[in-house]
Order: sequence, then C-alpha cells, then structure tokens
Amino acid sequence: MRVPVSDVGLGDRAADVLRGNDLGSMTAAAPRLYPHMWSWDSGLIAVGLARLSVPRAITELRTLLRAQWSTGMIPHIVFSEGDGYFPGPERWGTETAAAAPAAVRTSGICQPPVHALAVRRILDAGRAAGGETRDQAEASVRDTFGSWLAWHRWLATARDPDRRGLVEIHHGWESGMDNSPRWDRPYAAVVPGDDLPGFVRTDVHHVGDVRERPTDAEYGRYLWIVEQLRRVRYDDAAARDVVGFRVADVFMSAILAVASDELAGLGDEFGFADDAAELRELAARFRAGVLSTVSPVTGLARDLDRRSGRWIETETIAGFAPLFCGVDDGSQRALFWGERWCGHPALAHPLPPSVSPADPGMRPRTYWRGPVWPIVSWLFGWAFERQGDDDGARRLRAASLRQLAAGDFGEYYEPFTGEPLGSLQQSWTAAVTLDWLA
Ligand code: 9WN
Repeated sequence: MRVPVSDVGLGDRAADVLRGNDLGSMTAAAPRLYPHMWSWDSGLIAVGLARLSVPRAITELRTLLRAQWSTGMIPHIVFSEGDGYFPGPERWGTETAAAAPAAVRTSGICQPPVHALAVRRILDAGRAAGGETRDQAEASVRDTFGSWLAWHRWLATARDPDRRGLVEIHHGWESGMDNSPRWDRPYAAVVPGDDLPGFVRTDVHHVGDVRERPTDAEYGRYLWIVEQLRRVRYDDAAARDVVGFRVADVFMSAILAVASDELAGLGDEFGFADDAAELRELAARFRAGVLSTVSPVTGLARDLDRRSGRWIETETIAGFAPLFCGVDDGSQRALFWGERWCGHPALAHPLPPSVSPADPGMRPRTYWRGPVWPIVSWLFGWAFERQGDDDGARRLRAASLRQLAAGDFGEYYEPFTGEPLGSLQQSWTAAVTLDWLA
C-alpha cells in the first residue's frame, strides 16, 4: 500500500478536477483558460483517467485520434464547442488544409508524442482490472496501433526529412514549452508582417497576473507563424519553405524515442512484429540524434536552429533530454540532482524548474521561463522508473506530492515559494497526481 493516509483526500480532489473538466468524450485542459482538448495534455490526462475508469481513458484517446490528419499528424488542439480561447478555429482556418479531418475542428500544428506512454498505462490498468475491462483495453490497443504508428512515422519523415534523429518544430507551441528561453533567438528572427490580422488575447484574463504569461510581442510572433502556415494550407513541404521558425527540438526528440519504444513493445505483444522493428530503429535513431546535441561545455543537450544553423545554448530542463531517454553516462543524473538544479538550496521542493535556478535570466513566476511544471516532474519520474532508477522516481514523486498537497492543481509552481500559478484545476496536473497516488 503506497498511499499515505494524508494523500487520500488529494486523490479525491484530483478525480473531481478531471470530472469537472470532462466535456463528455474529451477533457478540457483547464476549466477557463483552455476549454478544448490539447494533444499532449490528453495523453497525460489519459494516464490519470486510467486510474479512475479504463473505458473513459480509452474514449479520451479515441477522441484525439478522430482528429488525426490524413498525413498522420495529431493536431495540438481539438476544438470543443466551448469558446473563450484565442486563437480559435476561425483563426487557424484549417478547413483549407487537404489533410485535415472533415468532421472535427483542429489547429494545424502538433505537440510532443507522449501518447504511447498512456496507451501502455491504460493496457496495464485494464489487465489489472481483468474481465471485460481487460478485453476493452486490449481491443483498443489492437484497433489504434496503426494510428499511433502513423503519427510516429509522420514525425520521423515530415519532421526529420534528412534523418538526423531530431524532430523539427515550426512553432514554439509545438514544443509544449511555448515561451521557453530556448526559443528566444529563433523567435527574434520572426518579424510579423504588416498584414498580420489584428487580435485580442483572452489568455490574460484567466491568470492572476499577466506577467506570468507570454508578452504581446511574443504573441504577435506566435500568430504570424500561424498566418504563414495558414497561407500554405498547412502543407508539410510548403511549410518548411515559408515558415519563419524551424528548430530541431531535442526534448521532443527524446520523447519520440521513448514513446517509440513503448509502441514497439505493444507491437511485439499484439503481433505487429515488423512495425515493432521499425519503431525500435526509429527509437535508436532519435536517441543518437539527442546524444549528438550535447554541449561539451555544459553537458546539457541543445536545440538546433535550422534556419541559422546555430546551436541554442540555454540552461533549461530540455537540456536533460539524454537523461530522459536513457543515453546518459551518469553525468546528467548528477547534474540533475546537483546544486544548479533540483539540489539548489533555495528551492521549496527538490524538483526540476523549467530553467536552472542558477541562471540569472530565470524568471520564477513566468510560465516556461522558470516555474516547476508537475507534468515535467512526472515525465522524469516515469523515465527514471523505466530505467530502474526507483530511488530517483521515488524522490520526484514524494517531492511532487508535497508540492501538490494543498490541492490547487496549478498549471505551474513558483520554485522558491511553492505557490501555484497559471490556471488552477489544470487537468494534467490532477491526472499525474492520480498516477503518483496509485
Ligand atoms: C498553447 C494546454 C497547453 C499546454 C502547453 C502550454 C499551454 C497553450 C497556450 O497550454 O500552451 O498551446 O495557449 O498557452 O504551454 O504545454 O499543452 O495546457
């Protein structure tokens, strides 16, 4: 029995958050700020749902797959009927894209491929429950395996055309770490045209302090890229030519590597041996790609700006991509727990902030420029457990549950005070809490 008595109430509250944000067959990422389904959120939400109801977790992923494009891409937003989020479906205008689904409204870019981690978790939970639930979980793996494979293949071709083992992104939103300092230099080269249609932000109304969110100048660049992509109807090849932001994202590449291993394992079990072999090759290629980016000076992995050809030297959590995907020789693990990161003496909890607390540019309250994101801590805990580092996984779990104990389920947390920031009742924060408590 792993659940301490004091955490029982926390599990109930986390379940309430997921129920409260449930829109029927999809879960809103957050009650007000994000009233739609987001791709990587839904993967982690499904991990949490698997602890509450395996059939509901299966539904979540099926809803996401209904929005998959014919190219294999899984879009980063699947729009619900709700409104209040900008940019909404009209601004994205993906109905002109040949590959977009007809029946569902989506954005035109992607997010990190964490989904195979959820598929495995759902299968394990289904098998543990047994009976009809087990049958449903196994049938859903069999039915959806080809769709997940198509998603990974699309990333490995359209987004790694020269087979470097690094996923290229065309928008900071694709990384899931929107305004990380990783993207400052590439974004500096994105200059919105005079013909950028005007816009009114809604996000700033849903957080306590607008300074926690990206600036208006940042938003102008974000929307200019949407405009560039919309004008070429989100065609993959044309996008590479016109888009002002093209970066090889090292952390997304590491996620693709581990998720491809997960999918390969499922392929072996369900009789898709050739596909499993292809996925293992893909995992090896992206692991090698991740390793090729490590800075000899800092020991951290780097993103590569494909437009300027320059390495991006920032001290962010993404630098631990090799540790995450299991190609670390031990030095990154030491760095991770050391004083520049989780071992920094001023931290409220020994958890990895989005930017090193020792970096003078770190901004403890601003989104991806400093705060601790519980889902990031969960991803590293998941990876450590998989690598047999039970002690590392246990430390992240224990510190995270202390951080989450008040039950606000913040989107992100101030690293030095532990204050919840951004949206509260954020679905994926509640979901990973449930997984930690299971
Ligand atoms: C843009 C939903 C998403 C997360 C991202 C996070 C934030 C959106 C936004 O919210 O991004 O996609 O409007 O700020 O950065 O990781 O998936 O929770």
